[in-house]
Amino acid sequence: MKSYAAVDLGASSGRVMVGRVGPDSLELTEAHRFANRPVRVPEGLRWDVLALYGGVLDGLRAAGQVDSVGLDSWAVDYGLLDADGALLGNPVHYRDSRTEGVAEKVWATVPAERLYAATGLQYAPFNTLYQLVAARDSAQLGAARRLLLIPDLLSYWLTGEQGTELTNASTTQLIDPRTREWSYDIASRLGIDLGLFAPLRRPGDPAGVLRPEVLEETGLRGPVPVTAVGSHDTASAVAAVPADGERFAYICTGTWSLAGLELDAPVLSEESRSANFTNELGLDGTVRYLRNIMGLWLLQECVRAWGDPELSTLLPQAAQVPALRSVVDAGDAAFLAPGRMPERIADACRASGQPVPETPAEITRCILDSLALAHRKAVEDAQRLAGHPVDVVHVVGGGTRNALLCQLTADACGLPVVAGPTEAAALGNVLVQARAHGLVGDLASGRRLLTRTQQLTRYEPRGDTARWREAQARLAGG
Ligand code: ADP
Ligand code: LRH
Repeated sequence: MKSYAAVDLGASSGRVMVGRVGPDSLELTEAHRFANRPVRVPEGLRWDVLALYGGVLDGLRAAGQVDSVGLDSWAVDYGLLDADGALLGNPVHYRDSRTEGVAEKVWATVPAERLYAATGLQYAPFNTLYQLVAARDSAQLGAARRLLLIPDLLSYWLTGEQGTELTNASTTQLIDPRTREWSYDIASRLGIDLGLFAPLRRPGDPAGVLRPEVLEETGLRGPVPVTAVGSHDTASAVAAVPADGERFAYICTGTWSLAGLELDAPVLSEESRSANFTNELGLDGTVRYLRNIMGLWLLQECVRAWGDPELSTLLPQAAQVPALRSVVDAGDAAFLAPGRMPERIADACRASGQPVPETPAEITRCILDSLALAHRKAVEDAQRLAGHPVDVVHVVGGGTRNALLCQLTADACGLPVVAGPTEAAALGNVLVQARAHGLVGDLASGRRLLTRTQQLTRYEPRGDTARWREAQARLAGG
């Protein structure tokens, strides 16, 4: 039996989980969970990265003695270090407005079609590439000698060693998904210095050992190795989708919904680009072919505006509201920024001539119907664009705790949904560590282990999909 600490930082909370892995067992427990609260300062929206690091140290202390540590977090964001290796300012939040209007400038130098063909990444204003172009003339970037993506930054603080983990690097839009190496051509055309990045490392690679000061602070006995995992949380979550074979779609539901397929090669067609599908890199040469959907962020922001009512009260009320009265486009980047979410959702319904949801229950229902509809569209589009049919949809992440969302997703997709595990990213993180230490085999055998050991719930599709088709047409204006 071995124990692995999985540090998993989501946009809404961070957690340190402990995975105990035996030849035919995997048990996950939560050592520590802490809020991830972005902070608005005069310059814009920032991550409180020192608080997050403090949460990681608290978590490692609570975890107790482990055989290795792995870190994953949300994608695209980074910290800059100066020539002494010190952090230059708080990392900018991907929802910050600094990237507004930047894409158009980038496309004037490298057309969007060319960018997609070279990097396979969907357009999102926050891709690291656009963030770096937005920061081009800033004093901070001028003084920077190193750029570390968030999990790599925390790993550096834990170990003193620097690297750039590949799955997360693939979200920068500076990686070629065919060669799985840096795209020097794109970077040089946009004046981005790839020398800022530390050398690439891959899931399973050793990433140093905890520094003596970290051992002292956490009470752990050294040496404790840190192992590179799929450090993009979505890479780790997809590694923990308990699928059998290849004919499955997945939806990672949390702050975002990430809906798509696991493929063995990227899809770089023009049709795929205009449908805004991304090709991120996964474990063992796989590609995560998916679309970003605004996800439970829409609900998180409404709940915040309503003064934090309990979901256990709100969701049963939403279940009583008639289905599909009004839907919004849950893929619309207009919902990216924080603030005034109930009003923005009501405005979108009004603008498309639908009944305007008013009460928290009605707005919640509108959000869940809209998410299920966006899930349906992504699963349908992905199958068509990749020529890869599926029989089942796996839902993982925090949204698996929302039975209404899971059932609506099954109804909308017209396919069975298998929901679970909830802490998929942490489990994928643990599996990669266990594998690096010789305890688990390939991706498929890790998935079989999860199927045998984790709690999963199956939702069968109800009714026909005609009402969902009608709602989709309503959104498309048809
Ligand atoms: P992230 O990793 O992006 O921070 P999570 O995977 O932790 O997100 O999922 C967070 C979401 O899970 C919340 O926004 C909430 O909608 C949902 N969730 C969490 N707990 C519950 C619950 N008890 N019932 C229903 N939904 C829940
Ligand atoms: C989910 C996630 C997603 C990215 C977004 C920035 O946590 O990593 O895959 O697109 O954050």
